[in-house]
Amino acid sequence: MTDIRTIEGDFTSGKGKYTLVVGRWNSFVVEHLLEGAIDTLRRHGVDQKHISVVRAPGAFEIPLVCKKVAARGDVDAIIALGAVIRGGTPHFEHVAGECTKGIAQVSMEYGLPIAFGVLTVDSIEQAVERSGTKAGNKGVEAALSALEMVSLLGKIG
Ligand code: INI
Repeated sequence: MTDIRTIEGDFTSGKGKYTLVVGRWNSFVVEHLLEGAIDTLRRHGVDQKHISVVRAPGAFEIPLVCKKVAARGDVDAIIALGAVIRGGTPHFEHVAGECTKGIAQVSMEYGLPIAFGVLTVDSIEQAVERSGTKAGNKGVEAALSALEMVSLLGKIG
């Protein structure tokens, strides 16, 4: 194994410009994802002048906002944050599906890492658990993924 050339990202450079695209719905949860993501970027050496936040109305709008941000061509990664909680609307599945699919499409279209930090959960309790309590913080996970992808893509060239 040790002789096999392996390319992988790391978390040490602090390089890159990051935009967080954040849905306003369920802000009592999403603000904790945002705090966790920014804290993670900062603790991995990203200067705050290289971090920006763009607010979208809800998860459904996140892909289009990501597309507009990607089209500017001035960031190395986007971190999409939001929370879709079942019961909020009969359109729950639609909102969650369009958000997931749209983010993946934009990422592929622009060759740009978009970390997926949109919670899709059955209850407010689950959302709270995944936004900084007993089941971790999806914003932190998404920021780590963005950092790793920026590093990895930089090495692949
Ligand atoms: N948007 C969310 O981000 N989370 C939700 O839980 C949610 N629910 O449940 O309705 C939600 N709906 C709004 C949607 O994202 C759009 O903003 C809205 O449909 C207007 O286009």
